[in-house]
Amino acid sequence: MLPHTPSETPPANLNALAEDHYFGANPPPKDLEKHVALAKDFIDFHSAAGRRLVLVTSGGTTVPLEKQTVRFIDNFSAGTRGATSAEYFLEAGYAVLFLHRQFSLLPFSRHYSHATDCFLDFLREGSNGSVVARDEDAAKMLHVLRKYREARDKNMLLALPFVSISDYLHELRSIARLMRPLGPNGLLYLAAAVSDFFVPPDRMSEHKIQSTNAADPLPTKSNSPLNEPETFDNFDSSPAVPRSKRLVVDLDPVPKFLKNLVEGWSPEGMIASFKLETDPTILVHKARYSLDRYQHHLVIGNLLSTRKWEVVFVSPGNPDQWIRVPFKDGGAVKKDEPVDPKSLPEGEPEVEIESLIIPAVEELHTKYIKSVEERKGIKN
Ligand code: 9Z3
Repeated sequence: MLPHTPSETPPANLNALAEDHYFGANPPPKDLEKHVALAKDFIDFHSAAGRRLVLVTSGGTTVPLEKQTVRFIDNFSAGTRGATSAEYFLEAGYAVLFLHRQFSLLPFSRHYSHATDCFLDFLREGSNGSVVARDEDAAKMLHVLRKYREARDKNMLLALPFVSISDYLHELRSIARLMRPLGPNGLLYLAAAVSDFFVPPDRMSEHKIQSTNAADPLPTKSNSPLNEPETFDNFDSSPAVPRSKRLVVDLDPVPKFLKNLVEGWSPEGMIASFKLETDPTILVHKARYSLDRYQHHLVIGNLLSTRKWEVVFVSPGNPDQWIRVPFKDGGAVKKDEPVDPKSLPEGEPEVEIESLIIPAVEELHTKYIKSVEERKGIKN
């Protein structure tokens, strides 16, 4: 067990200042107003019906290096966790607002959009020039299609896209605020892989960063590179690459807005965040630290290499709860420790771990709703 470091949460007014500064400096996505209008209708509709609604965030966030973005930093997330979870939430009766990275996996269509199985592979030409599902895939496709149509026809699923980290944060803040009328029936399930670092707009180039000086004005005596002072001493650089050809990227930390989410944007909804690590020895500690620091309701810890096989639930007042898909030799795994990736079978698990995660989250959400109702009952 790692030593417990005391949480150093900045005071509330500092959080508010950081929020004003970030959202003032980073422009909103161009579709924000349109998305807010769609989200408001969706949320109000389900709030009026007294239904539970979950905001699922999904996929990676880009970090643009230029305002007119040609290049950006990205991460690995394909949106599998988010898209799969959305299906199981629908199954459990939740309305799902699916805030996802553009072009990442979507609920239902995810079954047919993998790079290895292109959707055209599932189709064949039928009689009279029609297009039909291949015989061996037809039953599953019909099942998925029916589920998808049902969700859409009953207005149970709304999908809204984002691209960059600042788009994501603008969308998250606006949607979380709209969720207030849901009270404790609202659930935020933050599975998107959110970038920790970004280039602030005042240091971001407007245009494509140049790799040669061919676009510079012709040198005169006064602006000759020979007269320029050295502004950056790249002491460990290889002498084989001249400094003028390097690109040194200088990133700031993305402010941690989970506290603002918990206290301001969506104070009554239940908040479940994910914690991703690659080092098994720090996972539980980091998850617990995040919970202590932000005082929300659930952190689901997962490791990059085993995320489809196991996760750990860390929640206030409860012991850590490992959730695992069954696998051969799984009985030998220590109950309270991460599984050794080498002991896992090759390939993908037969059971989707989200089919176990969502009922467990639902159970905690039910307890959460009850506790809020009891608290209110006592007050009234
Ligand atoms: C997760 O940990 C998700 O489970 C994955 C899913 C990103 C691993 P895939 O899309 O992967 O199925 O391939 N998401 C949260 C990661 C994250 O950015 N968490 C923040 C952190 O760790 C806290 S909100 O600091």
